[in-house]
Amino acid sequence: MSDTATPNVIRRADYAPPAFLIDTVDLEFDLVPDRTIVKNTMRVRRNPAAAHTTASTADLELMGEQLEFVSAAIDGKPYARVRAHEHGLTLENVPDAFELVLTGACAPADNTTLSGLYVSSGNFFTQCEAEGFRRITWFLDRPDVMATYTVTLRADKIAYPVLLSNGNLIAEGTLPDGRHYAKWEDPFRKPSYLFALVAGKLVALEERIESGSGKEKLLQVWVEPQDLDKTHHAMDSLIHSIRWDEKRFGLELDLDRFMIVAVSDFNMGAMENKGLNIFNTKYVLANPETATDTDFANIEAVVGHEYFHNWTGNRVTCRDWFQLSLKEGLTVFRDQEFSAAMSGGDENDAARATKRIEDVRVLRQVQFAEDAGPMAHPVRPESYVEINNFYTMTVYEKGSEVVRMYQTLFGRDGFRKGMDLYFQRHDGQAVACDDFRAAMADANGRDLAQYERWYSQAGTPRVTVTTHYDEAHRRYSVTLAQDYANSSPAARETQKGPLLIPFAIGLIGPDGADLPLRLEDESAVSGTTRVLEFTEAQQTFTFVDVPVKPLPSLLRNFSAPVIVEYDYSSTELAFLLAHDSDPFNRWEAGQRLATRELLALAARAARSEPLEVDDALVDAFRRVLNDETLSPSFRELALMLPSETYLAEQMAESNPAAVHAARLFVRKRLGAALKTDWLASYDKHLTPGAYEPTPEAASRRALKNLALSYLAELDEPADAVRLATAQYDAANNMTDRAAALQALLNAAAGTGRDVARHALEDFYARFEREPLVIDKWFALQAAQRGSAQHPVLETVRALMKHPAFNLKNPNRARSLIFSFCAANPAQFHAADGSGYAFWAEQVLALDAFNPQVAARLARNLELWRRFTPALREPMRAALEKVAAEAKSRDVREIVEKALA
Ligand code: B3K
Ligand code: ZN
Repeated sequence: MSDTATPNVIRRADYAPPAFLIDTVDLEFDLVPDRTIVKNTMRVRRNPAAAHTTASTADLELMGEQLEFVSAAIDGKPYARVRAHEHGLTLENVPDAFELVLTGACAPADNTTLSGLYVSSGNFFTQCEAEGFRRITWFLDRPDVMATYTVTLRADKIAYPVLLSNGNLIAEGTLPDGRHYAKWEDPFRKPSYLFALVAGKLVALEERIESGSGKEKLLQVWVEPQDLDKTHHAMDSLIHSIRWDEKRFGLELDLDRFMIVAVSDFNMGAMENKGLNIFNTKYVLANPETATDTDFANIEAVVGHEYFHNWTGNRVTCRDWFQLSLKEGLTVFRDQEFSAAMSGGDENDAARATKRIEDVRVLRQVQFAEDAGPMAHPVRPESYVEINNFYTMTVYEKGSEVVRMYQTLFGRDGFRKGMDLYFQRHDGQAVACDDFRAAMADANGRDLAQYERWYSQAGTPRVTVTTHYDEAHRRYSVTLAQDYANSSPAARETQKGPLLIPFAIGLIGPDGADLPLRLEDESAVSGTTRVLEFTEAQQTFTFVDVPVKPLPSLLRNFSAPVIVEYDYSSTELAFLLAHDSDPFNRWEAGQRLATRELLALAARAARSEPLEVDDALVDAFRRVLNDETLSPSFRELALMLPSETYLAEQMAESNPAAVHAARLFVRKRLGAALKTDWLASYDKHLTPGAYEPTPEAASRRALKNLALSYLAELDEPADAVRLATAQYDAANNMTDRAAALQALLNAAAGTGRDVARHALEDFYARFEREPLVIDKWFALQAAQRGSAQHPVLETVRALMKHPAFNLKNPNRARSLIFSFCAANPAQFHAADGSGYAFWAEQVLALDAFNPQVAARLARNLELWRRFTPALREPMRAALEKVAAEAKSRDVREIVEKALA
């Protein structure tokens, strides 16, 4: 399992078409946990497109890993000129076109990597993306080799009553010795990474629906029997996804049957295998008692995401893994638009804004940080050592922004035309990001050559804005300048020139209303938001007929993934927070105001100077809290301070302790100064009666629970303890119960009293049989506030000895270890370096059996050079320890890049 070979760098520039093609694949599995036999019959032929390249030789090189070779035959005769080696199989001097039968064996029960074929809770599952198929059988395991598949599964009937694979079930029956079989056929050509099988004791929720064109479809959500009562929301989400894709993009479900299967041991969220999506239980199972509003929303988003891949990813796939964002960026964009529509906001800007804010918050906190560190890479990376390390925020979230900007430039209709042309040209093909850009350009009659830089340049562009009002001529000019000052050296190496940045802007008059807009080259006034096409290093746009000096509302709805610098005064920010017609920018103004204050306080905290909060911030927050014209969820987002992680990233030298002190100080001040407002808001936003996971009800719970969390910050948190205890006891849903527990944990941290213990014990006892809820129990404790006297690391180490802890289960490992290392910065970055030593220990422990999960954790220290000098040394020491001892290519790539 360990890969000690010298890491090979794979480069985009080295792409060559495959020397051979595989047209059909027939797989037969004899499923036995310790040794599963796989017979693989393929039609292979030389690739005419590769005939002139050097890759064309008489030998066929197939990829294979951790496989036991049994036999090979060509055109019905045993074939002896076969060499099995560490990376696969070499078949010497093969004909131009032939049938190849390879038989081999793998060991699913010993497969702890959760890549390839593995066993979880006694059932069989597969995960093939990116390169897991080669752990099942030998193959040209690359996405530009597309074949049609038939799959026969044979297994013990009692232990594995359900046998599933991609496509349609074409035969099933019994076999001798208590065994049975099922045969599946997938009519669509697909790359090997979309292959899947599932076998085991599972039950399904089923629905039959008619697709847009009137064909009957069978939908199934498969789970373990005890979880059947938690499948309805996933099913509803699937049906909503199908309807939305028909309506918005005219894309229909192409198979007769579509299956979702939940598995509790899974490295990531979910996987879009053709017709047989395999999901982490976390993104399927939900009922009001076990899942929060956030869980409900995440399930809807992930079900949508995987379903949308059926067209963007499966029908049209990637030529090579450098093009990953072709499917991921596009599909994230689609799921974001779907979620926005589902939150009641397909046409409603205010409702859409909350989803947009949540997405941008993640982008800025995590993707911008990625751009600022050693893993910075373009949306279409140039090289990798381990492709699994490149399922990143840049490829996914920045990739989604790059897709969104086409829509910002061309409108929804123009974007739809581009999508239609893309499918018209490329259905059934494996293509590149350039092909998507060409479809958008051609469908809209535009030259998008410059736009290519969004795919090839790493780093976060910075746009510096200066403005000038010429009162005499009633002209208002806006000068934009773009550079990469905030990016890492890794990112700066990729720069080629200025980007095409769609920069949405509005101008606000002194009464708070938008001014009608006319640029100097336009013949008439139109609209109140203009998308400026900013293409040069520096460019000035002049608005005419501007009657008064306006306040600019910049980058409305976050129209491009950039950092905007403009010298707003605090008064101006408070004005925007109160008046901007663009809900995103209202939120943004509040965040800027808070960030400015928090960073000033953090600087004082770092110098041990006394802290004091500006009354202007308190007043602005009070106005938002009591502004009944704003939805509760918008208020919740606006009143939530930027995270400690985000704030630390804004400092010249990250100082987590100072940020923590500053943020806590502001939270306490807001808690105390607005105490009566919080209490009133708490009462006002209760959601009595049966739980409903609707956006409206979730919105009320969000604001109410934010109020509770601020009240828990008071030095005398008796009100919060009383409310939280009552809420905990009376809760009929997980959102309220978990929020109450969290408030009790925080109140306890502030007072040193043990007010949370009873609830913590009750929570465990109540949900002992619900692994996803026990994950929350671990996560809440790992992320809880600590102090020098009560370091959370001690609690975490104690919890690792808890009988319910299991490092081998990725969800559990994430709930305790990742939560501590990533969601508790103040404790993780303890001055004594104990958090880093713990991190190194856990990365190495995970590395021994699950490199993908280990590599995710390994990324937690990559920004070490940006921290205060006192922390840098212990961070480097921890990284060096991991670099010296890690075995996997996955972890080595991360730590070596961090130390380089
Ligand atoms: N395509 C998968 C991710 C596979 C990750 C491989 N390490 C899920 C998704 O993005 O939909
Ligand atoms: Zn995806």
